[in-house]
Amino acid sequence: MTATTNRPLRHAVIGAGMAGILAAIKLKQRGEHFVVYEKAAKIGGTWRENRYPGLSCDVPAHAYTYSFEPYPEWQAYYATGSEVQGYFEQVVAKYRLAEDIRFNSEVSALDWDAGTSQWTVTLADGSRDVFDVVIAASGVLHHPRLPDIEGLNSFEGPAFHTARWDDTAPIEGAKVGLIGSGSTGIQIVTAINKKVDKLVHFQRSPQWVMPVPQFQYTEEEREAFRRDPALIDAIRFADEYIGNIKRFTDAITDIDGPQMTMIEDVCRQHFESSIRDPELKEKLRPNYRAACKRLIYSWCYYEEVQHPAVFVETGKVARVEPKGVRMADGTFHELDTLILATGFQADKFIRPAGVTGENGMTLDAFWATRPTAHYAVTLPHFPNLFMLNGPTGPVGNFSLIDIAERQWDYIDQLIDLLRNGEAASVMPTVEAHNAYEERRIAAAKTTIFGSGCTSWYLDATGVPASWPWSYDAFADAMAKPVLSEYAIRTLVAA
Ligand code: NA7
Repeated sequence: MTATTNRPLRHAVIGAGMAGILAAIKLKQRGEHFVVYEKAAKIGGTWRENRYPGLSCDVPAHAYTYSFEPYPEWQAYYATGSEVQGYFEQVVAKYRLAEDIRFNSEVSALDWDAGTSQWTVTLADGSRDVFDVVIAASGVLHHPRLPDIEGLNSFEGPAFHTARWDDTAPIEGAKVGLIGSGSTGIQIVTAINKKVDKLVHFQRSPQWVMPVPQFQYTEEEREAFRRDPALIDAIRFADEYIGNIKRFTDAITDIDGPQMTMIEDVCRQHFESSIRDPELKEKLRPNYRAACKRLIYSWCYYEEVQHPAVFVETGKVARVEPKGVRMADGTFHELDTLILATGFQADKFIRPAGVTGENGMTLDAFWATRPTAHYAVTLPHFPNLFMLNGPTGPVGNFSLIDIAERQWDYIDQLIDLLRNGEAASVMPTVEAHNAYEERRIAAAKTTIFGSGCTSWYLDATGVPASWPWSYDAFADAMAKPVLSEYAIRTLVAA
């Protein structure tokens, strides 16, 4: 499909995080009209909201970049969160996107008008505008999930979710409680263990840990990257890295195959050879298969958790009291600060914005059982609405930038139908989408994510909410939309 751009379109992009910035660059390069609505005062999405100590991106830095914007300045193989935020800020500056972003502008409603084939976008302040296309790039992990623990509000010291980090909270020389042992909780352990007087890590489930290398790039290496971008490509497109991604997705989908056996062996050996104290070892021994929950990629967790200031508490929390946490067996942990690394409501996506599509269909109604989108990108009943990193997309230990770029290629081809005047609106048919979901759900149940653990990868019914096939299958699906799966309304008919 080649666009002749004979119909000027107005695009609304929701969110100025990694995916929204991508959409904005692509639309700007085409010279099309677009507005990016961002609820906060800054760009960056999850990298803006998360500032906790130890935050790093668990995808190698040179692979966590836009394919068209390599970055010679990365300080280390795995970048810190603030460096990643800095990367996105300099990309936004380079493409002069600030002028296209409306900050402090939360979208509260999207309403489809079948008569004009347009979306009305309503902001929280009541203002409205009308667009032909909406790109929902509102992220996945940004609505904190607070634990339902009795007495949480009674705690006298600072108690806060990791995505709402309190810089004034006592950490240095303090007694700190940390609830949650996902990627966030584990990174925090490694960052504050040597600063605190005591760190009580309340761990409901232990984690499998994949040992990974971490090293700093020297100034000489960065200078070489600046002079010769091929050196960066040699890292990010290396067979070793790309091969690892493919092997990882193969492992997720072929859970008794050789790739998964290899992952399990590496994690088990790392565990067996790293923990010295037998009691701690039993506390940290997972009772589910490696990669069922998102694997922890760490170069230092097992060492850092053995620091004498850290106590891993695996008992049942009874309640939070004004001065600390009371366990079900009566044990009391006196604390100055309580950190909640309890994850995110991963099923919200663009919500709580109210989205109303054709014939009054709402997103809440369409997603009553589980959030879903056709090939993770488009939705029946909601024409000209496209999602980046939407539900049922690939998740795992790889770069979501790559995923979003491939999704953009798919979306762009559908928007071409609108640009070149072939269509007034485009959305998947209910039949095509239902067939996709049926196949996806059947396959998802057989992936490692469905092998018997809890995680944010599962939907409310316990089915993995992700892409259940290989990386290559995803790349193939995104290369070209199957137009017979789409209801394409022409301008005349509209
Ligand atoms: P995760 O991975 O969802 O982890 C949340 C952790 O919090 C996990 O260990 C949970 O235990 C624990 N949790 C949640 N609620 C409670 C209660 N009520 N009591 C005790 N423990 C609880 O979130 P993260 O922020 O670590 O990481 C999210 C993603 O961000 C990560 O995967 C990367 O993609 C980046 P559970 O395992 O449910 O027993």
